[in-house]
Amino acid sequence: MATWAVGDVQGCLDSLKILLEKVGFDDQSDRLWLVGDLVGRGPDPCGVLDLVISMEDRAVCVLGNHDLHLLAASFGLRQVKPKDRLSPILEHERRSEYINFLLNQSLIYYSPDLNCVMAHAGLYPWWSLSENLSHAKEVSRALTGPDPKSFLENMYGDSPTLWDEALCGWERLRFITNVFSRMRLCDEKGQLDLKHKGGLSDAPDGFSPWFDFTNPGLTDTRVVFGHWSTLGIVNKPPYLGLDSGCVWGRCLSAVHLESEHVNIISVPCDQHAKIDG
Ligand SMILES: [Mn+2]
Repeated sequence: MATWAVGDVQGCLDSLKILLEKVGFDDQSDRLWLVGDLVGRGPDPCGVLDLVISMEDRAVCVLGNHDLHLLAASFGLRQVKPKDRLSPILEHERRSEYINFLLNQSLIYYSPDLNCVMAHAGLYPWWSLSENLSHAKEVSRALTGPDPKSFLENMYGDSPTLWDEALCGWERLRFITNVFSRMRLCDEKGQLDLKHKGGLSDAPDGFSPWFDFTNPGLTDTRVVFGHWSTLGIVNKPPYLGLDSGCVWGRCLSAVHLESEHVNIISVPCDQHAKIDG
């Protein structure tokens, strides 16, 4: 039995299938981890969700910003742009099954057996592993509770930029959600910059990638993440970034989590470059 973690699929079902074939994925026994952004911009969001749902507990995924955007749109809180390619889900007869599935996914996932944790954007360097897990659970409770719409309605926004244990209500949940689904840059005080989407050469002064700040509460747990396609593969143990830009016509990448060395396998996704122009 093998566990493969795969970068941001974003509706690119064909690339995912080609990648799983290339790694010799065994449909009966192997496990698949997806770093989030299952949907958004790519051609077949329903196909990706069908595959993940059909795998039951052999597939694990965490929510990315595009997945949360779909949830907000499903409650009528956000407009879907044609380039998001989310309409096939919202207009599908199994729409409620797709939406319920996503509402029940968490923001981070930890396997003690593999000594590995997965989040879409990353882990907050100033929270221990158990604090990261418990804060993610606070958001899960809002998504699976009686009123996910109110949470989704209050989820958007870039503030607060700095964590304070005393934060409460929507501000607290918004900060936590931004950390796990959108974060790229922090400063040494732990402040988030949520505007910058490019590479490192033009990052704002005083800000660095979150994974440049040592987290004494993590020890040797491997952290697998996605979300930052501009950087491509990030291999900076214990951090491993897997968004190699599939939806932008670059690559979709997988890593074998049982291997101690970082064993990355990629497939080119150039067909989508043509589709997306
Ligand atoms: Mn993302």
